[in-house]
Amino acid sequence: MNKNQLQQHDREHLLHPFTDFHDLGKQGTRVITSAEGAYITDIDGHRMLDGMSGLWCCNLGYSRREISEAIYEQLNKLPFYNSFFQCTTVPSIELADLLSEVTPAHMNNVFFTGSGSEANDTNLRIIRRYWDLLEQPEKRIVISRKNGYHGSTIGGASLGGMSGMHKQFQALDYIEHIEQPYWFGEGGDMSPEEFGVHAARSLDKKIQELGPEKVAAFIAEPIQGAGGVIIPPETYWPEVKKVLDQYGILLVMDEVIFGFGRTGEWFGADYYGMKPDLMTFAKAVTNGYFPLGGTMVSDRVAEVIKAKGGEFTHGYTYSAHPAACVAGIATLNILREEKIIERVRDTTGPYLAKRWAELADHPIVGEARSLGLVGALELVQDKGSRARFDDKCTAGAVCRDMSIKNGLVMRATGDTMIIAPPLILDTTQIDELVEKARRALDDTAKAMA
Ligand code: PXG
Repeated sequence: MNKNQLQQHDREHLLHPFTDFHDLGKQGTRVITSAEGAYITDIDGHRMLDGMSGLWCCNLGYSRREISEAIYEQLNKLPFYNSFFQCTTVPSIELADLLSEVTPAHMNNVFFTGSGSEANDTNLRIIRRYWDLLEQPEKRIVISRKNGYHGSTIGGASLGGMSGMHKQFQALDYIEHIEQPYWFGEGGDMSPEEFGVHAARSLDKKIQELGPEKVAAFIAEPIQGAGGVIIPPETYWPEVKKVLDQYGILLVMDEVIFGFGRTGEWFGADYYGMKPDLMTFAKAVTNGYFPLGGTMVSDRVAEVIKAKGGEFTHGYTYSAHPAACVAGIATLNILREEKIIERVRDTTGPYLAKRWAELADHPIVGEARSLGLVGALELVQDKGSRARFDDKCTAGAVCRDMSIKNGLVMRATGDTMIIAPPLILDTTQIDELVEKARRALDDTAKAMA
Protein backbone atom coordinates (compact mmCIF):
# COMPACT_ATOMS: atom_id res chain seq x y z
CA MET A 1 0.00 0.00 0.00
CA ASN A 2 1.23 3.51 -0.74
CA LYS A 3 0.94 6.35 1.78
CA ASN A 4 -2.53 7.44 0.70
CA GLN A 5 -3.86 3.90 0.77
CA LEU A 6 -2.36 3.30 4.21
CA GLN A 7 -3.97 6.48 5.54
CA GLN A 8 -7.30 5.51 4.03
CA HIS A 9 -7.25 2.01 5.55
CA ASP A 10 -6.10 3.51 8.85
CA ARG A 11 -9.10 5.84 8.81
CA GLU A 12 -11.50 3.04 7.94
CA HIS A 13 -10.39 0.38 10.39
CA LEU A 14 -8.21 1.67 13.20
CA LEU A 15 -9.57 3.49 16.23
CA HIS A 16 -6.59 5.32 17.74
CA PRO A 17 -6.10 6.09 21.45
CA PHE A 18 -6.89 9.62 22.69
CA THR A 19 -7.90 10.75 19.21
CA ASP A 20 -10.72 12.79 17.74
CA PHE A 21 -11.75 10.31 15.05
CA HIS A 22 -13.44 13.04 13.07
CA ASP A 23 -10.30 15.22 12.94
CA LEU A 24 -8.08 12.28 12.15
CA GLY A 25 -10.24 11.60 9.11
CA LYS A 26 -9.53 15.10 7.82
CA GLN A 27 -5.79 15.21 8.42
CA GLY A 28 -4.47 11.73 7.78
CA THR A 29 -2.02 10.05 10.12
CA ARG A 30 1.76 10.23 10.08
CA VAL A 31 3.03 6.79 9.17
CA ILE A 32 6.25 6.02 11.04
CA THR A 33 8.21 3.33 9.26
CA SER A 34 11.62 2.97 10.87
CA ALA A 35 13.87 4.15 13.68
CA GLU A 36 17.53 4.18 14.57
CA GLY A 37 19.29 5.41 17.71
CA ALA A 38 17.37 8.48 18.83
CA TYR A 39 15.73 9.15 15.44
CA ILE A 40 12.50 8.06 13.76
CA THR A 41 11.66 8.21 10.05
CA ASP A 42 8.25 8.51 8.44
CA ILE A 43 6.96 7.13 5.16
CA ASP A 44 8.03 10.30 3.30
CA GLY A 45 11.62 9.74 4.47
CA HIS A 46 11.39 12.67 6.94
CA ARG A 47 13.85 11.93 9.76
CA MET A 48 13.16 13.38 13.21
CA LEU A 49 15.00 13.48 16.52
CA ASP A 50 12.56 11.72 18.82
CA GLY A 51 12.18 14.14 21.70
CA MET A 52 9.56 11.90 23.33
CA SER A 53 11.32 8.48 23.40
CA GLY A 54 8.37 6.92 21.57
CA LEU A 55 5.87 7.63 24.33
CA TRP A 56 8.21 8.10 27.31
CA CYS A 57 9.47 4.54 26.90
CA CYS A 58 12.37 4.02 24.48
CA ASN A 59 14.93 5.47 26.89
CA LEU A 60 17.77 3.58 25.21
CA GLY A 61 16.62 4.54 21.73
CA TYR A 62 15.68 2.19 18.95
CA SER A 63 18.80 0.21 18.07
CA ARG A 64 19.35 -2.18 20.97
CA ARG A 65 19.68 -5.62 19.45
CA GLU A 66 20.49 -7.09 22.89
CA ILE A 67 16.83 -6.54 23.75
CA SER A 68 15.25 -7.66 20.48
CA GLU A 69 17.50 -10.74 20.28
CA ALA A 70 16.69 -11.70 23.87
CA ILE A 71 12.99 -11.54 23.01
CA TYR A 72 13.49 -13.58 19.82
CA GLU A 73 15.48 -16.27 21.60
CA GLN A 74 12.92 -16.48 24.40
CA LEU A 75 10.03 -16.73 21.93
CA ASN A 76 11.78 -19.72 20.33
CA LYS A 77 12.52 -21.38 23.65
CA LEU A 78 9.39 -20.77 25.74
CA PRO A 79 7.11 -18.21 24.07
CA PHE A 80 4.56 -18.25 26.86
CA TYR A 81 3.81 -19.78 30.14
CA ASN A 82 1.65 -18.38 32.91
CA SER A 83 2.59 -17.68 36.49
CA PHE A 84 -0.71 -18.81 38.00
CA PHE A 85 -1.32 -22.12 39.81
CA GLN A 86 2.09 -22.54 41.44
CA CYS A 87 3.97 -22.15 38.13
CA THR A 88 6.80 -19.85 37.26
CA THR A 89 9.42 -19.22 34.58
CA VAL A 90 13.14 -18.52 34.77
CA PRO A 91 13.00 -15.00 33.19
CA SER A 92 10.29 -13.85 35.59
CA ILE A 93 12.35 -14.90 38.62
CA GLU A 94 15.48 -13.27 37.24
CA LEU A 95 13.70 -10.00 36.50
CA ALA A 96 12.07 -9.96 39.94
CA ASP A 97 15.56 -10.35 41.44
CA LEU A 98 16.98 -7.55 39.31
CA LEU A 99 14.10 -5.20 40.12
CA SER A 100 14.61 -5.85 43.82
CA GLU A 101 18.21 -4.76 43.36
CA VAL A 102 17.61 -1.53 41.43
CA THR A 103 14.55 -0.28 43.31
CA PRO A 104 14.81 1.26 46.82
CA ALA A 105 16.20 -1.14 49.45
CA HIS A 106 12.85 -1.61 51.21
CA MET A 107 11.14 -2.87 48.01
CA ASN A 108 11.78 -6.55 47.36
CA ASN A 109 8.62 -7.93 45.76
CA VAL A 110 7.03 -7.33 42.39
CA PHE A 111 3.62 -8.04 40.86
CA PHE A 112 3.85 -8.07 37.06
CA THR A 113 1.19 -6.72 34.71
CA GLY A 114 1.01 -5.90 31.01
CA SER A 115 0.85 -2.11 31.38
CA GLY A 116 0.93 0.87 33.71
CA SER A 117 -2.87 1.07 33.83
CA GLU A 118 -3.15 -2.55 34.90
CA ALA A 119 -0.45 -1.95 37.50
CA ASN A 120 -2.45 0.88 39.04
CA ASP A 121 -5.53 -1.34 39.12
CA THR A 122 -3.32 -3.88 40.87
CA ASN A 123 -2.34 -1.19 43.38
CA LEU A 124 -6.00 -0.58 44.20
CA ARG A 125 -6.45 -4.31 44.80
CA ILE A 126 -3.32 -4.55 46.98
CA ILE A 127 -4.24 -1.45 49.03
CA ARG A 128 -7.63 -2.89 49.89
CA ARG A 129 -6.21 -6.31 50.65
CA TYR A 130 -3.57 -4.80 52.93
CA TRP A 131 -6.01 -2.84 55.08
CA ASP A 132 -8.51 -5.73 55.17
CA LEU A 133 -5.81 -8.10 56.40
CA LEU A 134 -4.89 -5.57 59.08
CA GLU A 135 -8.56 -5.55 60.08
CA GLN A 136 -9.05 -1.93 59.19
CA PRO A 137 -11.66 -2.34 56.44
CA GLU A 138 -12.94 1.21 56.93
CA LYS A 139 -9.75 2.47 55.27
CA ARG A 140 -11.06 2.66 51.71
CA ILE A 141 -10.38 6.09 50.25
CA VAL A 142 -7.47 6.72 47.90
CA ILE A 143 -6.37 10.32 47.45
CA SER A 144 -4.97 11.39 44.12
CA ARG A 145 -4.31 14.70 42.36
CA LYS A 146 -6.03 16.84 39.78
CA ASN A 147 -4.28 16.63 36.41
CA GLY A 148 -2.42 13.48 37.43
CA TYR A 149 -2.30 10.62 34.94
CA HIS A 150 -2.50 7.00 36.07
CA GLY A 151 -3.79 5.19 33.00
CA SER A 152 -6.94 4.53 31.10
CA THR A 153 -8.61 1.48 32.66
CA ILE A 154 -11.51 2.39 34.94
CA GLY A 155 -9.21 2.18 37.97
CA GLY A 156 -6.38 4.10 36.33
CA ALA A 157 -8.66 6.77 34.92
CA SER A 158 -10.47 7.17 38.25
CA LEU A 159 -7.13 7.72 39.95
CA GLY A 160 -6.14 10.17 37.24
CA GLY A 161 -7.36 13.71 37.56
CA MET A 162 -7.87 14.63 33.92
CA SER A 163 -11.20 16.42 33.73
CA GLY A 164 -11.67 15.63 30.04
CA MET A 165 -11.42 11.92 30.78
CA HIS A 166 -13.76 12.06 33.76
CA LYS A 167 -16.52 13.41 31.51
CA GLN A 168 -16.51 10.18 29.50
CA PHE A 169 -16.84 7.44 32.15
CA GLN A 170 -18.12 6.83 35.64
CA ALA A 171 -15.29 7.07 38.12
CA LEU A 172 -14.90 4.82 41.18
CA ASP A 173 -16.54 6.49 44.16
CA TYR A 174 -13.72 5.99 46.66
CA ILE A 175 -11.15 8.22 44.99
CA GLU A 176 -10.69 11.88 45.94
CA HIS A 177 -8.56 14.50 44.21
CA ILE A 178 -6.46 17.30 45.67
CA GLU A 179 -4.46 20.21 44.24
CA GLN A 180 -1.48 19.70 41.96
CA PRO A 181 1.87 21.46 42.57
CA TYR A 182 1.74 23.41 39.29
CA TRP A 183 3.36 26.69 40.25
CA PHE A 184 3.48 28.33 36.78
CA GLY A 185 -0.21 27.69 36.14
CA GLU A 186 -1.71 27.96 39.59
CA GLY A 187 0.84 29.52 41.96
CA GLY A 188 -0.51 33.06 41.63
CA ASP A 189 1.51 35.51 43.73
CA MET A 190 3.10 32.86 45.93
CA SER A 191 6.80 32.02 45.55
CA PRO A 192 7.41 28.48 44.25
CA GLU A 193 8.55 27.46 47.75
CA GLU A 194 5.39 28.81 49.39
CA PHE A 195 3.21 27.24 46.76
CA GLY A 196 4.93 23.83 47.17
CA VAL A 197 4.04 23.82 50.87
CA HIS A 198 0.53 25.08 50.09
CA ALA A 199 -0.12 22.28 47.55
CA ALA A 200 1.23 19.64 49.95
CA ARG A 201 -0.95 20.96 52.76
CA SER A 202 -4.01 20.30 50.59
CA LEU A 203 -3.29 16.61 51.27
CA ASP A 204 -3.49 17.24 55.00
CA LYS A 205 -6.68 19.25 54.55
CA LYS A 206 -8.31 16.46 52.55
CA ILE A 207 -7.31 13.79 55.08
CA GLN A 208 -8.79 15.88 57.88
CA GLU A 209 -11.96 16.48 55.90
CA LEU A 210 -12.46 12.77 55.10
CA GLY A 211 -11.32 11.48 58.49
CA PRO A 212 -7.85 9.87 58.75
CA GLU A 213 -9.43 6.55 59.71
CA LYS A 214 -11.02 6.33 56.26
CA VAL A 215 -7.98 7.13 54.15
CA ALA A 216 -6.09 4.14 52.73
CA ALA A 217 -3.48 5.65 50.42
CA PHE A 218 -2.16 8.62 48.49
CA ILE A 219 -1.00 8.14 44.90
CA ALA A 220 1.12 10.57 42.88
CA GLU A 221 3.64 10.75 40.09
CA PRO A 222 6.97 12.14 41.37
CA ILE A 223 6.69 14.68 38.56
CA GLN A 224 3.50 14.81 36.50
CA GLY A 225 4.36 13.62 33.01
CA ALA A 226 1.29 13.59 30.76
CA GLY A 227 -0.08 16.52 32.78
CA GLY A 228 2.69 18.71 31.32
CA VAL A 229 6.00 17.86 33.01
CA ILE A 230 5.01 19.54 36.24
CA ILE A 231 8.16 19.58 38.35
CA PRO A 232 7.00 20.33 41.89
CA PRO A 233 8.68 23.11 43.89
CA GLU A 234 11.47 21.76 46.11
CA THR A 235 9.35 22.17 49.22
CA TYR A 236 6.54 19.92 47.94
CA TRP A 237 7.71 16.34 48.56
CA PRO A 238 9.32 17.02 51.98
CA GLU A 239 6.01 18.54 53.12
CA VAL A 240 4.02 15.59 51.71
CA LYS A 241 6.35 13.27 53.61
CA LYS A 242 5.57 15.08 56.87
CA VAL A 243 1.83 14.69 56.26
CA LEU A 244 2.10 11.00 55.38
CA ASP A 245 4.31 10.25 58.40
CA GLN A 246 1.70 11.82 60.64
CA TYR A 247 -1.12 9.52 59.48
CA GLY A 248 0.65 6.32 58.38
CA ILE A 249 -1.36 6.02 55.16
CA LEU A 250 0.20 4.20 52.22
CA LEU A 251 2.14 6.11 49.58
CA VAL A 252 1.97 4.94 45.98
CA MET A 253 4.47 6.57 43.66
CA ASP A 254 3.57 6.12 40.01
CA GLU A 255 6.96 5.83 38.29
CA VAL A 256 5.64 4.80 34.87
CA ILE A 257 7.35 7.80 33.26
CA PHE A 258 10.11 8.73 35.71
CA GLY A 259 11.32 5.24 36.59
CA PHE A 260 14.53 3.85 35.08
CA GLY A 261 16.63 6.94 34.95
CA ARG A 262 14.70 9.89 33.59
CA THR A 263 15.64 12.14 36.55
CA GLY A 264 19.27 10.96 36.67
CA GLU A 265 18.39 8.59 39.53
CA TRP A 266 16.85 5.15 39.11
CA PHE A 267 13.44 6.32 40.34
CA GLY A 268 11.73 9.60 41.14
CA ALA A 269 11.43 8.27 44.70
CA ASP A 270 15.24 8.15 44.87
CA TYR A 271 15.51 11.66 43.48
CA TYR A 272 13.10 13.09 46.04
CA GLY A 273 14.19 10.88 48.94
CA MET A 274 10.73 9.36 49.35
CA LYS A 275 9.95 5.87 50.66
CA PRO A 276 6.87 4.63 48.78
CA ASP A 277 4.88 1.60 49.88
CA LEU A 278 4.00 0.73 46.29
CA MET A 279 5.67 1.87 43.10
CA THR A 280 4.08 1.56 39.66
CA PHE A 281 6.31 0.97 36.64
CA ALA A 282 5.93 0.18 32.91
CA LYS A 283 7.20 1.71 29.66
CA ALA A 284 11.02 2.02 29.94
CA VAL A 285 11.38 -1.24 31.91
CA THR A 286 11.61 -3.00 28.52
CA ASN A 287 12.72 0.11 26.62
CA GLY A 288 9.25 -0.07 25.05
CA TYR A 289 10.24 -3.24 23.16
CA PHE A 290 7.57 -5.44 24.77
CA PRO A 291 4.49 -4.60 26.87
CA LEU A 292 5.29 -4.96 30.56
CA GLY A 293 4.27 -3.17 33.71
CA GLY A 294 4.06 -3.92 37.37
CA THR A 295 4.10 -2.69 40.88
CA MET A 296 6.97 -2.91 43.36
CA VAL A 297 5.73 -3.82 46.79
CA SER A 298 7.51 -2.63 49.93
CA ASP A 299 8.43 -4.98 52.75
CA ARG A 300 5.79 -3.28 54.95
CA VAL A 301 3.02 -4.32 52.55
CA ALA A 302 4.53 -7.61 51.35
CA GLU A 303 4.91 -8.92 54.88
CA VAL A 304 1.18 -8.47 55.49
CA ILE A 305 -0.11 -9.85 52.21
CA LYS A 306 2.33 -12.78 52.22
CA ALA A 307 2.22 -13.75 55.90
CA LYS A 308 -1.48 -13.55 56.61
CA GLY A 309 -2.47 -16.32 54.18
CA GLY A 310 -5.53 -16.58 51.97
CA GLU A 311 -5.57 -16.25 48.21
CA PHE A 312 -5.02 -12.85 46.59
CA THR A 313 -7.63 -13.17 43.86
CA HIS A 314 -5.97 -11.00 41.25
CA GLY A 315 -3.81 -11.46 38.16
CA TYR A 316 -3.55 -11.19 34.41
CA THR A 317 -2.85 -13.83 31.77
CA TYR A 318 0.23 -11.89 30.73
CA SER A 319 1.54 -11.24 34.27
CA ALA A 320 5.26 -12.14 34.04
CA HIS A 321 5.16 -12.98 30.32
CA PRO A 322 8.57 -14.61 29.71
CA ALA A 323 9.37 -12.59 26.56
CA ALA A 324 8.52 -9.35 28.38
CA CYS A 325 10.71 -10.40 31.29
CA VAL A 326 13.78 -11.10 29.13
CA ALA A 327 13.27 -7.69 27.50
CA GLY A 328 13.28 -6.19 31.01
CA ILE A 329 16.44 -8.08 31.99
CA ALA A 330 18.28 -6.96 28.84
CA THR A 331 17.18 -3.35 29.37
CA LEU A 332 18.23 -3.20 33.03
CA ASN A 333 21.57 -4.81 32.19
CA ILE A 334 22.30 -2.13 29.59
CA LEU A 335 21.29 0.67 31.97
CA ARG A 336 23.67 -0.72 34.57
CA GLU A 337 26.61 -1.77 32.42
CA GLU A 338 26.72 1.40 30.34
CA LYS A 339 26.08 3.64 33.36
CA ILE A 340 23.40 5.46 31.42
CA ILE A 341 21.67 6.87 34.50
CA GLU A 342 24.92 8.18 35.99
CA ARG A 343 25.59 9.95 32.69
CA VAL A 344 22.20 11.66 32.86
CA ARG A 345 22.88 12.71 36.44
CA ASP A 346 26.44 13.94 35.94
CA THR A 347 26.70 15.07 32.33
CA THR A 348 23.73 15.18 29.98
CA GLY A 349 21.13 16.26 32.57
CA PRO A 350 23.14 19.32 33.70
CA TYR A 351 23.99 20.09 30.07
CA LEU A 352 20.32 19.98 29.02
CA ALA A 353 19.44 22.16 32.04
CA LYS A 354 21.91 24.82 30.85
CA ARG A 355 20.89 24.74 27.19
CA TRP A 356 17.13 24.42 27.83
CA ALA A 357 17.17 27.40 30.23
CA GLU A 358 18.45 29.56 27.35
CA LEU A 359 15.03 29.16 25.69
CA ALA A 360 13.48 31.20 28.50
CA ASP A 361 14.70 34.34 26.70
CA HIS A 362 12.43 33.60 23.73
CA PRO A 363 9.58 36.14 23.43
CA ILE A 364 6.82 33.48 23.60
CA VAL A 365 8.33 31.39 26.44
CA GLY A 366 6.97 32.13 29.93
CA GLU A 367 9.00 29.44 31.65
CA ALA A 368 11.59 26.86 30.60
CA ARG A 369 12.04 24.10 33.17
CA SER A 370 13.92 20.82 33.11
CA LEU A 371 15.23 18.07 35.34
CA GLY A 372 17.37 15.15 34.23
CA LEU A 373 16.34 14.47 30.64
CA VAL A 374 12.86 15.93 30.73
CA GLY A 375 11.82 19.48 29.96
CA ALA A 376 8.89 21.81 29.41
CA LEU A 377 8.25 25.20 27.85
CA GLU A 378 5.24 27.31 28.76
CA LEU A 379 4.04 29.20 25.69
CA VAL A 380 2.62 32.63 26.46
CA GLN A 381 1.57 35.77 24.63
CA ASP A 382 2.65 37.97 27.53
CA LYS A 383 5.55 36.95 29.72
CA GLY A 384 4.73 39.28 32.63
CA SER A 385 1.14 38.23 33.18
CA ARG A 386 1.68 34.64 31.91
CA ALA A 387 -1.32 35.23 29.58
CA ARG A 388 -1.83 32.54 26.91
CA PHE A 389 -2.56 33.29 23.25
CA ASP A 390 -6.13 31.94 23.43
CA ASP A 391 -8.15 29.40 25.39
CA LYS A 392 -8.03 26.80 22.62
CA CYS A 393 -4.33 26.01 23.03
CA THR A 394 -3.65 26.95 19.41
CA ALA A 395 -0.03 27.90 20.14
CA GLY A 396 0.78 24.44 21.49
CA ALA A 397 -0.69 22.69 18.46
CA VAL A 398 1.12 25.07 16.06
CA CYS A 399 4.42 24.64 17.89
CA ARG A 400 4.13 20.84 17.79
CA ASP A 401 3.55 20.92 14.03
CA MET A 402 6.40 23.38 13.47
CA SER A 403 8.70 21.25 15.57
CA ILE A 404 7.92 18.11 13.59
CA LYS A 405 8.48 20.05 10.37
CA ASN A 406 11.88 21.12 11.74
CA GLY A 407 12.81 17.51 12.53
CA LEU A 408 12.07 17.27 16.25
CA VAL A 409 9.26 15.36 17.94
CA MET A 410 8.10 17.62 20.74
CA ARG A 411 4.71 17.08 22.37
CA ALA A 412 2.10 19.67 23.30
CA THR A 413 0.00 19.39 26.45
CA GLY A 414 -2.26 22.37 25.98
CA ASP A 415 0.18 25.28 25.58
CA THR A 416 2.97 23.46 27.39
CA MET A 417 5.60 21.93 25.10
CA ILE A 418 7.31 18.88 26.53
CA ILE A 419 10.34 16.76 25.78
CA ALA A 420 11.59 13.48 27.22
CA PRO A 421 14.29 12.35 24.78
CA PRO A 422 16.13 9.03 24.93
CA LEU A 423 18.65 8.92 27.77
CA ILE A 424 21.38 7.97 25.29
CA LEU A 425 21.50 11.49 23.83
CA ASP A 426 24.97 13.04 23.79
CA THR A 427 25.68 16.74 24.19
CA THR A 428 25.84 17.34 20.41
CA GLN A 429 22.36 15.85 20.07
CA ILE A 430 21.17 18.02 22.96
CA ASP A 431 22.46 21.04 21.01
CA GLU A 432 20.52 19.80 17.99
CA LEU A 433 17.37 19.37 20.09
CA VAL A 434 17.58 22.86 21.58
CA GLU A 435 18.31 24.48 18.20
CA LYS A 436 15.35 22.72 16.58
CA ALA A 437 13.10 23.68 19.50
CA ARG A 438 14.18 27.33 19.10
CA ARG A 439 13.37 27.24 15.40
CA ALA A 440 9.93 25.80 16.21
CA LEU A 441 9.39 28.64 18.69
CA ASP A 442 10.42 31.25 16.09
CA ASP A 443 8.01 29.73 13.54
CA THR A 444 5.24 29.61 16.15
CA ALA A 445 5.76 33.24 17.13
CA LYS A 446 5.46 34.22 13.45
CA ALA A 447 2.34 32.09 12.90
CA MET A 448 0.63 33.45 16.02
CA ALA A 449 1.50 37.13 15.31
N1 PXG B 1 0.86 6.04 35.02
C1 PXG B 1 1.55 7.05 34.45
C2 PXG B 1 2.25 8.03 35.31
C3 PXG B 1 1.59 7.15 33.05
O1 PXG B 1 2.25 8.17 32.49
C4 PXG B 1 0.23 5.16 32.92
C5 PXG B 1 0.23 5.11 34.29
C6 PXG B 1 -0.51 4.12 32.17
O2 PXG B 1 0.36 3.27 31.52
P1 PXG B 1 -0.16 2.42 30.25
O3 PXG B 1 0.99 1.48 30.01
O4 PXG B 1 -1.37 1.68 30.66
O5 PXG B 1 -0.42 3.38 29.16
C7 PXG B 1 0.93 6.20 32.27
C8 PXG B 1 0.92 6.26 30.78
C9 PXG B 1 0.96 11.18 27.15
C10 PXG B 1 0.73 9.76 27.49
O6 PXG B 1 0.20 11.68 26.35
C11 PXG B 1 1.21 9.25 28.68
C12 PXG B 1 0.95 7.92 29.00
C13 PXG B 1 0.26 7.12 28.12
C14 PXG B 1 -0.21 7.64 26.93
C15 PXG B 1 0.02 8.98 26.60
O7 PXG B 1 1.87 11.81 27.67
N2 PXG B 1 1.37 7.46 30.23
